Amino acid sequence: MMAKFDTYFLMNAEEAKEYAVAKVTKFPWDTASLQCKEIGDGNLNYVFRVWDGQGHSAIIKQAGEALRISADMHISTDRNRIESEILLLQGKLAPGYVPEIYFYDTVMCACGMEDLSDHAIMRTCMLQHKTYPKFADQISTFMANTLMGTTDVVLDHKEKKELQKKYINPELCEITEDLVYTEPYNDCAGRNNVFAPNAEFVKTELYEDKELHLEVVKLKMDFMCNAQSLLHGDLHTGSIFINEESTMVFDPEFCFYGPMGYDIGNVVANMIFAWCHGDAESADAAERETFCGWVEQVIVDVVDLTMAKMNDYYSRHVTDRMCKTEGYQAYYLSTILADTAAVTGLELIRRTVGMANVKDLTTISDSAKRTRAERICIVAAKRFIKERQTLHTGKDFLQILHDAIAAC
Ligand code: SR1
Ligand code: MG
Repeated sequence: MMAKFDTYFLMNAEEAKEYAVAKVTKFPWDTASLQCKEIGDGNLNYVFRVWDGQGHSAIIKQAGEALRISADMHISTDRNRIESEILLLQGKLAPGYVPEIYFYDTVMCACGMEDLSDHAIMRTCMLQHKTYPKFADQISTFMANTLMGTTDVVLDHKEKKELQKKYINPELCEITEDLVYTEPYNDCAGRNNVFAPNAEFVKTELYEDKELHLEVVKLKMDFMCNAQSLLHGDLHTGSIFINEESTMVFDPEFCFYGPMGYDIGNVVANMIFAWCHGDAESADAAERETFCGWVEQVIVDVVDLTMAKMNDYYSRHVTDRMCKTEGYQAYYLSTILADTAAVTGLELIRRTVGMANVKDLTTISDSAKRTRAERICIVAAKRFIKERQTLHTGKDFLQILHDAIAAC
């Protein structure tokens, strides 16, 4: 049976079953009752849930040569190895915040991991307007530990450079350089998805704003050159499993050494998308108030708690002699906060008008409400980018959202 998996091919559900039995050896699988379903809903990979009648289950994730979002796009299937290795590392830095990896296989470009069926994908939960009181505390711990824990401030510099080398990820970074830092401002590849009623608004506010372009290129070069920390690289609500008690981060295939505000800003922006959906699609005023009110508090807390925990991590773990110089820690954290604000804006824009959109906006059924929601995102985003140096607290982030709501 193993011979079948000696050469790469894209598995179907039947083959994934066999594969799980062959590779996930920690369970005494009951092969007679084995079942499998492909459950992937991301843009890139295939995800199979395999389970038997005895309570054993696992997730098999396989990288295809062509991306799910577009058959024309091909990126290295080695991304599955990168993802598996970083999940193992993040599991050490932030125990209990990532799924356990059972194995990874560089032939089939697949890995097996813990089945988190007692959790749900956070974006789906946001579309249902569910609230999670522990989320801000949990995601801020994950980010503080994984981000600060991989910096030059903390790590031996040669060890850090080894990690940087291991997680160099040019093809996935190129996707981000194009889809986040280039195309939303010019549609140069002709693949932006612009909601028709906002076409003129997007042209004026994004394609023709030269001052904005200058700020974005500064941020793009920083994304490419500032090897600050080992990022998740795609930390939106589709990369998070959640339930009332627990937050688990997965899908770090875009990981690389970059500016850590990239991860934090992604979380904040995706909470703003959740707010927009709650605002437009809540069944009644009470649902809207509960959900949007919770989201607003999450925005404030994610910013404030992450900064506080990173400050604390820095104080407790700093090893670099010069990083102990008075004033540097506060300076360092202020740059992270500015990057967080900027990336909040970049993610808001690219998911609104770029190639890869979010359901939080695209499923707003009323055209006028969707038009307004997208404008709120764009208006807020431009201020997050242009005024990134002036924000100091989570409340400052929320104020920008409130101002955009009032203006649109
Ligand atoms: C071509 S891949 C499009 C997007 O999906 C991933 O989740 C990343 O966010 C990427 O930008
Ligand atoms: Mg993904």
